Amino acid sequence: MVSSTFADRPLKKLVLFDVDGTLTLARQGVTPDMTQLLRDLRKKVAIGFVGGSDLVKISEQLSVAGNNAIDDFDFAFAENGLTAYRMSKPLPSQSFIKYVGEERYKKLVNFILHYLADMDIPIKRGTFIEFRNGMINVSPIGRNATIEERLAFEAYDKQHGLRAAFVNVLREKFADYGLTFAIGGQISFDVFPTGWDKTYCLRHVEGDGFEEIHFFGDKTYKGGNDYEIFTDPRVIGHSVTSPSDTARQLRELFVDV
Ligand code: M1P
Repeated sequence: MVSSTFADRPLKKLVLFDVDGTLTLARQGVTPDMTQLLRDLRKKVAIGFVGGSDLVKISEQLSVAGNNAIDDFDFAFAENGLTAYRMSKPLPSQSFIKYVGEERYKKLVNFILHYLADMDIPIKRGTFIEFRNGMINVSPIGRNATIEERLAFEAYDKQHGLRAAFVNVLREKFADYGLTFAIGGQISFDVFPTGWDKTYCLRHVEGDGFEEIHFFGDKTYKGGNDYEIFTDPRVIGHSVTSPSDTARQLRELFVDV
């Protein structure tokens, strides 16, 4: 039975969304149309986001008119659910550095920095490694790249497979670390303990007894950062190509939204 918190929703379902490419364009803000659609949907079902980015970035993208994104969703999961909120209240969290340990982390980060320094790409910016609570994020061009620079890097990487080659080297070199290397966005890849992919967030919703859990994401192919949750037996997965495709599928599935 669904928990009393969600008993007033006509459908005892939870609908989870990836952020970049699903609710918004990559690293951009949510549109008023999508915001309205989500508000209407929330009257029928429970909703949540589960993004790979940290909460600051996701909040920038999903917060509208001074509202905090955390309050507009029943569940807010950043860093795959390592940072988690239910009904605007924080849930317990774990940390990447505690899992890996300082010494092993130092070896990993030093190797990555050397590899990045030797990588010849058309332009480099800044913030090549971002240290987060539940993961590190590694970007050959650097996280300070502008939207145009991101698009250029993404196209260049599609041609040259730089990130794919890099993660293959890391997988082999650090095979005993128990880490997953996931290419989720345009300019970077995430590194986190195996199992701390987007399925991690499901532990936070299990107690609510939803009849169905749906997930919408754009990187649902093998190797994409939505793949594990999309294929999880506890979840009904929906693959989308863009935010407008998400809206179309939502309207089809939850008629009258
Ligand atoms: O949400 C997908 C990814 O978004 C960003 O990737 P990029 O900057 O490469 O487009 C990152 O925040 C990454 O961690 C995240 O998985």
